[in-house]
Amino acid sequence: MLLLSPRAKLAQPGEFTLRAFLNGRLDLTQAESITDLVSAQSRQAAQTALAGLRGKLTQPIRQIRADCLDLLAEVEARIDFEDDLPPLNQDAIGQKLDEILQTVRHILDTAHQGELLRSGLKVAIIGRPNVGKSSLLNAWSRSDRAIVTDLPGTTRDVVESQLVVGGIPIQVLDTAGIRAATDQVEQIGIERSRAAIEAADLVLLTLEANAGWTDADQTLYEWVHHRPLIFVVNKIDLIDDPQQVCLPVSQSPVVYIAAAQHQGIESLEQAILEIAQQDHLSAADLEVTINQRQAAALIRARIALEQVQSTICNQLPLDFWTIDLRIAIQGLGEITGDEVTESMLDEIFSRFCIGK
Ligand SMILES: Nc1nc2c(ncn2[C@@H]2O[C@H](COP(=O)(O)OP(=O)(O)OP(=O)(O)O)[C@@H](O)[C@H]2O)c(=O)[nH]1
Ligand SMILES: [Mg+2]
Repeated sequence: MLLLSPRAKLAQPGEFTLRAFLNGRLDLTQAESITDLVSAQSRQAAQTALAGLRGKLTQPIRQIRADCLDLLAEVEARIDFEDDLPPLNQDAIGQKLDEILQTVRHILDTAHQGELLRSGLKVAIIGRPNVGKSSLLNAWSRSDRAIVTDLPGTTRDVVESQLVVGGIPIQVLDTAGIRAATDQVEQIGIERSRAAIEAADLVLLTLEANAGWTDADQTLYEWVHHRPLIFVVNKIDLIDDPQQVCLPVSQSPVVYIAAAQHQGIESLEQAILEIAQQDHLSAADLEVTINQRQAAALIRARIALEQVQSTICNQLPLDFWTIDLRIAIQGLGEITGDEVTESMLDEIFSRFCIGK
């Protein structure tokens, strides 16, 4: 309180980073990397944030923008001084546009993984009572967070655990076993399970190898079959050949585990990573990633550049080229902060915490 004299004031969220940006010490992507770094939940997330802070995203975006500005200059010169200049080399321009678009698409491909690294995956373990859901959570998180007993209906509430798999932060939710509940507390727990299933990015439908595929498993499957799903056959230590367990015909992967023996967790992690990385980008290999704001601006630039291509194809007048090139340049400038509005800055820096 004493410090809050007329000459001292509290910093606003992100105030120091904003000042660094306004004074030209950081560009906007570098400034955003600071929040990513502070909130990184895995080593890979921190590494890509650091790469962003070092300007790894700025460099290609600035290069593309400079190329677009060159193209715009060429086209505008033809509009203003048509008679004094040789005609445009449309083939060369077409080729340059192809190259630019290829880079833009490549950077856009990182958006999905970027989102994964930033927010992680929510994975819900679901299944009938007593199939070993809580045992799986405990084995996976190497803890005894969830209570395990041989009484069906042990878990009454959603139990959470945070893990990192292949660089991706994962929030695992152990849920109450689903059945026609015998009491009110269990009923509330089952409703929470349903909500957790709705919120999850991936569902682990767990069943008991020794019981095989039961009608109750089928009912549950019918609820969730439209979601990204992995069949987890647990308690394989109780039967001779786990592959004999009959499962519904489906594209979803199947993993075989014995949670109580900590067996099969690696194959489960592998199956999760395969689902998370279906676009074949490994989080571990990514140099930089873009966030949603940057992706939105880059998509605008991509659409505008594709429009320029079709304008050339359709032999439309040069004025049409300049309109779309300007939109692309604007979008690219918004990413680095070369073209920003006050409200954009407010929006971006309000996400920072105080003292950054
Ligand atoms: N043999 C064997 N038993 C297991 C295995 N995994 C779990 N169990 C046993 O199965 C029983 C139920 O395990 P839980 O993890 O509590 O099952 P749950 O699905 O969470 O049950 P609810 O919370 O009641 O829905 C316990 O007695 C566990 O020791 C396993 O891999 N093999
Ligand atoms: Mg349980």
